[in-house]
Amino acid sequence: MSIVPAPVEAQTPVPDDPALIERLYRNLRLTRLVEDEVARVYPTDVIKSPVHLSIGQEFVSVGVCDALEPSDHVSITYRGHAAYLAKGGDLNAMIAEMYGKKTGCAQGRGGSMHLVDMAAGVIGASAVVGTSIPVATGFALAAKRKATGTANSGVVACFIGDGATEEGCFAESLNFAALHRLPILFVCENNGYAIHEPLAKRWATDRLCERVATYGIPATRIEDGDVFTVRDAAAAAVRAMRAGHGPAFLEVMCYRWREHVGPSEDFNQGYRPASDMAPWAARDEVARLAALLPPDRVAALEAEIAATVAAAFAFAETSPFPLSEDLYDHVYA
Ligand SMILES: Cc1ncc(C[n+]2csc(CCOP(=O)(O)OP(=O)(O)O)c2C)c(N)n1
Ligand SMILES: [Mg+2]
Repeated sequence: MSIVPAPVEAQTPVPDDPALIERLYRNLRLTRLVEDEVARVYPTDVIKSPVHLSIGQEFVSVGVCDALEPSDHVSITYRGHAAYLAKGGDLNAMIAEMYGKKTGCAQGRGGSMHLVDMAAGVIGASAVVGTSIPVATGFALAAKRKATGTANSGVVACFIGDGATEEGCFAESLNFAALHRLPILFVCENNGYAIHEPLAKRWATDRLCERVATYGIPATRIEDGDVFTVRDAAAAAVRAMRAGHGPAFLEVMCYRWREHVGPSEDFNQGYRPASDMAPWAARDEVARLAALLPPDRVAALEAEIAATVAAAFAFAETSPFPLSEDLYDHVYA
């Protein structure tokens, strides 16, 4: 099965909300610029961890996180740069973490796959596929127990890949979340691959939303690659969760433009043709939203975002490495 987004001419109407468009564009562009810079510097070995880039998939995180409040939580994966940033995670601490520096968000011990920013509501990520799902479910249980019943009671957005839905804890967590009507939005970024293995070799059927619906969880599949569609679906789910309606599930079809891990393209690897990317590149949400804004505004934002990104890499570059005598700090046994 190759995944194809809605053709450009079939896009849903753009909302008449310049502030929303600018907000989404800013986050899309920030993530793209950060990851382009990560890819550029990666061969110089300043980055000390593997990197799983979300280039091309950013619209999922940006759309979902726009529907959240600062006090809400997100649970992210090792492909989590976009959601970390869209939820308001600290950029300097993220880049310093990738550089293995003491000023990193995990004090340089975790790298790109273990981003965390509890002040921004970003629950610590794990490199082990699926393990974040029960942790996020636990955060949702806590949010429900603390809930005041007001419109501002907390919710959790749990980002996962299509591969993570094959883990047993996915089924366990869906059941638990549905049974206890927990305020958790599961967001499956379905990019069609787990490393190099396509869905057709892994799933007996691609009816993921039907599977999820049997737990009593409303499940929606978004195929059009549209950040506004994602944003609207997430906002509706969050409203329902805050009103006490329990979990929801979004399956968002997307496409990973770069290799599974690392900074490069991988169409020479033989597991997917470059032609699969063409329809996604044609409706790149970063470029599409830029074209919806006044050119002088785009230019001003570009200067501002580029300066922010450059400052973050400079911060990482000039930050100290952790001291060797601190190696055993934070080690339990
Ligand atoms: C429990 C576990 N099994 C296997 C791996 C190796 N592994 C790393 S990423 C990955 C693919 C996961 O695919 P998906 O969930 O679709 O996320 P994507 O990389 O496409 O974003 C696998 C199998 C792992 N890290 N953890
Ligand atoms: Mg995948």
